[in-house]
Amino acid sequence: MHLTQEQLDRYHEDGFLKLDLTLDADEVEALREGFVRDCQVPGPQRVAEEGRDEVRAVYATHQRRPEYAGLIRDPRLLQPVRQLLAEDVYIYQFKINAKPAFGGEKWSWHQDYVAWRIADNLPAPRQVNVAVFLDDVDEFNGPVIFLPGSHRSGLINDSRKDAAKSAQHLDPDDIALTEEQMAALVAERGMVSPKGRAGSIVLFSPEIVHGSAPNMSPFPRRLLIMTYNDTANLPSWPGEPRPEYVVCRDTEPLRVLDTPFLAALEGALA
Ligand code: HL5
Ligand code: SIN
Ligand code: MN
Repeated sequence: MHLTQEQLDRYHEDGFLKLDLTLDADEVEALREGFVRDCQVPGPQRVAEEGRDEVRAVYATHQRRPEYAGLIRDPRLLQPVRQLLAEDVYIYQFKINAKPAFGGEKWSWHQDYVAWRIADNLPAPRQVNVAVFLDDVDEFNGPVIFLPGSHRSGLINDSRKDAAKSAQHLDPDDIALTEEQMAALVAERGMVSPKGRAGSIVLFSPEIVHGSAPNMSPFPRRLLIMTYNDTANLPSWPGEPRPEYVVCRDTEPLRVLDTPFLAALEGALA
């Protein structure tokens, strides 16, 4: 459950790390089932693909679904995060990007921390993103593409467009890097897109440049991204705060479960 020194070094060098472990098939099944149900809950936490009914993203599922409430405390994820960040961490943001088959749209090239500094005055990039594949991810269904080492390039495009793409959240399109910035960075850093079967886990830095292409394949690419933040690094708003579904307000340090989330859930129900 702990990262080796080599894994820690690789995360710091590349800005992302795919774990060797994957969640079990029954765990993936429970998470998918929870997501399908949560997609039926109407409200602003559910973001649609532009001009369509299909779901583009759903926020804060862990506040409504017990599987995900457990998963954020699962030792396989929370231990590595605490090693990388701090002992006291909480969930700052929780989202599932659905990337539906035949038409899930792109996520523009961006750095997460730019969004969170602009929108939430987040003092420092003291976060770790944990991505969990809810579907098999290959070259066809729009995998996330990272520019390795780009988290060490500083904030490249530190401003926001005048018009927002979405009223519900800050879409990466609003803070997208320019073609010139991307061409120069890719020449320097290259691109990598981790693939793998459902249940795979990738950790990534809030400062790494990343994005993903549209999904024209017959397969969905549902991707959970949990952002843990250091409890000593809280957001603040001079005016109206951002909605609670995008920026979670429960900043109590997370306690690590004794067992994987599904075993804990089944134990609680027994
Ligand atoms: N949608 C997020 C938010 O905070 C920001 C993006 O991938 C994270 C850039 O509204
Ligand atoms: C994101 O950065 O939030 C979007 C990445 C993706 O879902 O492809
Ligand atoms: Mn992002």
